[in-house]
Amino acid sequence: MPPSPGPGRRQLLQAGLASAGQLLLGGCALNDLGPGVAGASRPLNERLEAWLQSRGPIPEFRRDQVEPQRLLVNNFQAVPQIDPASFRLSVEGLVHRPLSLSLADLAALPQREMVIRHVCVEGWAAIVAWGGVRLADVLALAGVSPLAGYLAFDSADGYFETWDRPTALHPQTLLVSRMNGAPLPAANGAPLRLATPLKLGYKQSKWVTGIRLLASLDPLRRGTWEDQGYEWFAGL
Ligand SMILES: Nc1nc2c(c(=O)[nH]1)N[C@H]1C(S)=C(S)[C@@H](COP(=O)(O)O)O[C@H]1N2
Ligand SMILES: [Mo]
Repeated sequence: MPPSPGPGRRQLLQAGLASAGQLLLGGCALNDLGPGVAGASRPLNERLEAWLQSRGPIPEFRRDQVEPQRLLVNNFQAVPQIDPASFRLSVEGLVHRPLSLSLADLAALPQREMVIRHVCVEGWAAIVAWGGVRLADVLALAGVSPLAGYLAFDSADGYFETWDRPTALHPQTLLVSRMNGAPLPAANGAPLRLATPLKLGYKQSKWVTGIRLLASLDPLRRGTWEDQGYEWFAGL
């Protein structure tokens, strides 16, 4: 199935991971892939990693190109109330050192800013400047097991997402606490959300409270929208 922008992406991809691979790498034989197959994450992730490396850095925009008025708030539930003082981000699962990080712990890591286009599958897009830490830096603190091919992100509003490992480790995938030069607003995911130029908006969880490193995906629990038929990989 060829990649197509916009609403064409809202297709039911019943074969899950194999479809994600075909979508990206049309023609490659990924017959051994499937959410339930032991070790299946390895060939998928190896191919994705090579593909992401071959793309190089995703071009960014200038700060004066941000489009604050175009970023629409898209919430499936009410905005959750989160006390920044007691907030902790947990990192658990297939890691050597499970973590419980405060916002101060995250602020002590190297801070990045990137100006990218956020693309919602519902037909709007906005250039946004996101500020925060590389997800890869947080994962390095935890020490990810080589067996961890996938990540699950839990959010305070009950939203959840699962990602492939190479996208999570990409240098332009951030856990952000700032938006357009100011603290991240509550409606946009404060205190912590995902941001990446590599995936559609619905992959970019807001109000992230937990990251779990997984060996395989539960085919019935791949994400809030994915379980309704939206594409799992959702690449841009
Ligand atoms: N926790 C959570 N994260 C979420 C959502 C949500 O409803 N809950 N909506 C997603 C969708 S569909 C999009 S397009 C973006 C919207 O981000 P924004 O509200 O900051 O524009 O957040 C994504 N992350
Ligand atoms: Mo979206």
